[in-house]
Amino acid sequence: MNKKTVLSGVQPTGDLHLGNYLGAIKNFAKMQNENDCLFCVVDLHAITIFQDPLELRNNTYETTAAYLACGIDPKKSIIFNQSQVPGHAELAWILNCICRVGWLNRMTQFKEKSGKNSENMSSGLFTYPTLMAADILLYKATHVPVGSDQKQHLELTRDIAQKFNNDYKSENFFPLPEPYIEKDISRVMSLRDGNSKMSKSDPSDYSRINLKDDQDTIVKKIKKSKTADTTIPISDDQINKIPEVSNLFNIFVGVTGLTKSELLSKYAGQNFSNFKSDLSDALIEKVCPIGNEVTKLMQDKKYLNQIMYEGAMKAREKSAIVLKDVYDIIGFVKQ
Ligand code: AQP
Repeated sequence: MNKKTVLSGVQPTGDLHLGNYLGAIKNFAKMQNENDCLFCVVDLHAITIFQDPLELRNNTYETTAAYLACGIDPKKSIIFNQSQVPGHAELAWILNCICRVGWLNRMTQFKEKSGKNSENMSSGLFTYPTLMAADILLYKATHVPVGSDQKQHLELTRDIAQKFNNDYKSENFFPLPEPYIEKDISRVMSLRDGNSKMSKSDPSDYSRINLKDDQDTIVKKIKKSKTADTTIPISDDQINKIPEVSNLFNIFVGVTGLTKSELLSKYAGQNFSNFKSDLSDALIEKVCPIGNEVTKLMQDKKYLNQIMYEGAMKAREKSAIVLKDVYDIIGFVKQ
């Protein structure tokens, strides 16, 4: 049976949160048993917005530690740091020459992140999606587990791969990668505003559950999370009408594996206090062991360095093969 090649990445730009976990990292560990998996800490992406160097380094270690704490096994998956594998930047340049400006102009994430200030943003932020395409195509990855916010970038990756294959008459050279997006929990929303994505950059810490939050903090954040003036709705349709409530239900499903109808049969018509208290317990059970493990692993930088080094060596080896073929196809002179 042909194994799939899976690749995904997380930016080392701050404390990882429940959205990163449910939308992406939780699936990484699930996929590693049956597929060839590569998971990278995408520091080249991180610097598209200025990062304090000390924080960037610390966040890179922390993200690596979070991968391990979430069950990614370095014996089964390749865990590495993007900047330690030069092929990412090299292929990104080539793909910049394939990707059309009009395609990049349609990317909603750039518009969201730049707002009215796009002229002042780094050109790296604008071409971020071609670097992401390079991350994926450098290993000819076929499946990419991501949150739904990355779906458009995945579609662009497919367009770039297709255009490369067509332009250079290299049919099927790059596979067209598929996103792997979990239904219901592909977009975890802010605890304060059910219409905004839970994100590291939200100024309010109460908008998110961080993987490093302790029990008391989780209880406080869930208690304060926005719901509705009414009691808990009695049907799926009613839940979906209130984004904040729908979000809490999705989170509950994501951390427990219970279905929405199981939750409804337990809580429908009640006030929110039992629901919130049980949700906090479920979150504490899931999140706190991860946070504790991250803290423990952060005491052992030698081990984290070793994981990153070994992963980078393996990723370099794999990527060199694809990059060599790309150079050949393009017509670069061989040494
Ligand atoms: N709220 C979310 N729900 C579901 N999935 C999410 N992801 C991020 N937020 C959510 C997924 O997590 C993976 C890694 O994301 P990232 O850290 O590389 O970048 P991001 O999407 O920019 O994360 P943030 O927290 O939103 O960062 P800021 O605030 O800096 O923009 C990706 O697969 C992403 O889909």
